[in-house]
Amino acid sequence: MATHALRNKNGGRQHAYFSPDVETMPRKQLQRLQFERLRHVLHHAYANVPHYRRSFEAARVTPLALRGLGDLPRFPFTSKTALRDNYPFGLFAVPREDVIRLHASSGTTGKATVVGYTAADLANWALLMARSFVCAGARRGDIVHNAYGYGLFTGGLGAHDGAQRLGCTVVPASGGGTERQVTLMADFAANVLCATPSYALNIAEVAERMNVDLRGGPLRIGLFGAEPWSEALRQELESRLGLKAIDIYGLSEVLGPGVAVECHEAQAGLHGWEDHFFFEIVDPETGEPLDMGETGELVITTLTKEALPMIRYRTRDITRLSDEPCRCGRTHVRIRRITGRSDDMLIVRGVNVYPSQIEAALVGLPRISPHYQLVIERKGALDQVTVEVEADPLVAIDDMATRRSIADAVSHHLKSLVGISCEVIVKRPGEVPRSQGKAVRVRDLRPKPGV
Ligand code: DLL
Repeated sequence: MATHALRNKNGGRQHAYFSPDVETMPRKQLQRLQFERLRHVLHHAYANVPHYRRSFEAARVTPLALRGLGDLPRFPFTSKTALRDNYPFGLFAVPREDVIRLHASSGTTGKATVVGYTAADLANWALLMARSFVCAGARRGDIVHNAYGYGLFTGGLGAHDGAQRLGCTVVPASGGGTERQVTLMADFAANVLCATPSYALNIAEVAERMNVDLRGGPLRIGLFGAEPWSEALRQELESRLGLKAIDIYGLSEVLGPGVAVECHEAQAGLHGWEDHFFFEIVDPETGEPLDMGETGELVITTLTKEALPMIRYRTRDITRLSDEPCRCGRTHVRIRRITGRSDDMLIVRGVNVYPSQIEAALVGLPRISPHYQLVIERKGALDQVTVEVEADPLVAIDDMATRRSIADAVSHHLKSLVGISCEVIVKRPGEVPRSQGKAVRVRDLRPKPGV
């Protein structure tokens, strides 16, 4: 592998990797490192977290059962319920005083899930995010416009610390106030935009309305994640913002953003940082491990987390792994684009479908803009999905015939591409709510259990 030393525009030397020795480590060596770290984290969790001691004992294993990486499936899974049951700090493996940062998810059902970080955890997180920025094509000195929400959500501060660690100039914009964001991006000449893909689309739309053309200028990279999105939306964002759109993945329970990221060279699957995480794919129904390349649920074990070690965490995210060599030279496994969460899967008249598959079919269709929402209702024993789309602002939809013809075309397209029959409603421009962060793609009007 070449050393990949590049020259940045100020003449300074800039490496294509942030941590070259680790990112291109031969697989055997990487596995040895993983084994050492895994052994340590199992001991750490077992010795310091009563929940793990109990769950290991129930599965009749101790950390000594790990003789090789292949023994990990002998250990029990951890699910989100464990975080809820041990709310707020019960899963911490270090004294509370050593936890110097907390984040939390809003918790749509029941209690929020709380996560904590020691100083070393924060340093690792910043390093992994800095590495992710470089992998995405960012470099020291770039102006990073960070539109991920700041606060309890891990997106804002996670991207912030990583960009700072790399030596970028960070604009901590957070979410909302989109017109102001567009002005700041143009005035400060942002090079990198960090946002959810749905909010990036909102930014693109507002910029066009304000007659601010962000294309062809300093803006080079979009670091988009925190929600499922499609290849079609990637193309839409790349052409409307004039940047390279890079997918970044993470979840607060195991870190926050920076667990995996696409490289700008290939943009084909996200390199999962295997020196800090161990990735498995399991059958979402049975929990049985699946082989490389098979599609199932991603399970993650943290290898270096001090405050909140996670052993075999069931992410619910559906994807597959690939160990094919990547043209960027990184040896870390690639996680394919995440289709969605197993709990977000819809069953429309017997057909399993994720909202992101519907998005892939909608974005780029003529006469509509790429904003949509899915409404789910219960009609008798069946779930019924209505797809609400929005007419392109340049298409007059005052007459019913035009609306009908657009709806028919979209419905036909969904039937042939995704295999589902559903009603389509064509709304006026601006009528589908715009995202400020993670988009609300589904309005579920089905009766709640027990109500
Ligand atoms: O969303 C962390 C993050 C922030 C990732 C910024 C990337 C960028 P949570 O709020 O805990 O953490 O939500 C995690 O979001 O289990 C996935 O279901 C989903 N998700 C995150 N990134 C992606 C992605 C952050 N690139 C949950 N593609 C995860 C698809 C994603 N889904």
